[in-house]
Amino acid sequence: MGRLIIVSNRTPAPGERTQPAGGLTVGLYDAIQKRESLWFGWSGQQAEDAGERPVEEDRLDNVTYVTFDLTPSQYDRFYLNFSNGVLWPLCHYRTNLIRYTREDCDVYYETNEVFADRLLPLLQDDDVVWIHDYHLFPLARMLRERGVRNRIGFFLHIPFPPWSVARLLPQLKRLLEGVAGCDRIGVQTPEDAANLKGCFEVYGIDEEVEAVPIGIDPVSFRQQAIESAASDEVSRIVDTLEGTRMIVGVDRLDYSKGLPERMRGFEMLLKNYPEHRGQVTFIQITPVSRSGVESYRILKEELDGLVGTINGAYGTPDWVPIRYTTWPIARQILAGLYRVADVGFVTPLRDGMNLVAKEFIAAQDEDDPGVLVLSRFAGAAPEMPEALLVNPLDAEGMADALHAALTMDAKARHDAWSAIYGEVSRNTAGSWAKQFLESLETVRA
Ligand code: GDG
Repeated sequence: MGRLIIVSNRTPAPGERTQPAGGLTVGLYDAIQKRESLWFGWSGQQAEDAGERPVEEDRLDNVTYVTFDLTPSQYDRFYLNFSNGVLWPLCHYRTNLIRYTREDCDVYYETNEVFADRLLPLLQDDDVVWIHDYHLFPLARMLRERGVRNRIGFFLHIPFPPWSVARLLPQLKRLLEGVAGCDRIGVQTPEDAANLKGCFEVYGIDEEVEAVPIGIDPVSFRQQAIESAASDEVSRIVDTLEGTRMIVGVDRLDYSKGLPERMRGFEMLLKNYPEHRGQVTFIQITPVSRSGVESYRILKEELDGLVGTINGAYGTPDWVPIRYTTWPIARQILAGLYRVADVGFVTPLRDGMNLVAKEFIAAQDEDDPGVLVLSRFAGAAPEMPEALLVNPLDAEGMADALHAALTMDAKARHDAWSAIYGEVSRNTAGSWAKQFLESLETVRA
């Protein structure tokens, strides 16, 4: 079996290599343990002379990490402006947030050429190449143009919109032709697959798209949650709640996650169901991300204000309705927090999958499980019809769902949880990678 070459914008930082944290690293952890692998991508560092600097190599067990630096201009235009200021809002249907310039687009393609040039000398004949996510749509074709004949797969972690939205992107055809250099394209849901396939058809590009939903490692996460729930750190948090019920939310600070809408839903619970005042605490963990993009800074200001307003309106000297942090907490503590929470509150306006929903379910105590309130617009929603599904734009509807979750009897909670846990256990990170790679191996076999 040839090596597995993973290409993603960022490679996991040294600390994340044994303890994967983000969605992508968790998903791939299993796959790279099983065979000789090379993970290639940006180091996370910027340098004016990045173009003259060689790649850096680092080895851990059977994985070689190869990284390179970006110039400040590549960081700004490729990463912040085009990937996160054009493609991210486009793919999350937020067309009013797109800030397009021709120059950013040019640097996006130039930076993908840098990925291609730097990866090329590392490739061996029987390697299988797996490219990840929207930063690298054009890379497969660029590798083909350099004579690469290896199997190449591409997986998109975020949604893909229908033609009516996607066509807003200048040079959409060029982007699609780029990714069509792959042998296999995977997306999260059947809806995304149909959308991307529909766009290919518009341009007469003959390319299949498969829905392969990503998962987590529920067994190890569950174990972490059990240990963590009994830890001093988590017990201390529970003690400070002084007997109030707990709702938990965990998200990067991103406008796709429906955070202001979630706050309004919680506010509506306090307004419409006054019996919960003083009886429930909403803990929202929201590490800041992409603060170099203006729309993220604006969102943070909005959210800071909203939390203050709600706490000011409903809080009392001895009860703070919303506890909100904008820095990350350790994964171990996160797992325990999920376990001790009564409700998981996950309300993206759009999300490729949403692993927090799966982690919350995996962490629950099966004898007394909490309830998941989940947006219909998360990629995870079709897999979890037993969750309380909500539309985040409907604050009253979210309040009703929160009230239902807080008052649900033990049997109903257990039935819903066990159905969802069954699904989370079937579709794991390991089975996701296996399914995609097996499908890729059959190409030209
Ligand atoms: C993209 C797609 C898709 C969050 N806060 C903290 C923390 N996290 C962890 C969560 C979870 C991960 O980060 C986030 O994964 P999500 O799937 O929820 O969201 P994205 O980051 O937007 O990921 C998404 C995913 O790719 C995989 O394909 O599901 O739709 O947008 O694991 O627990 N971890 C720690 N501290 C935090 O404060 N340690």
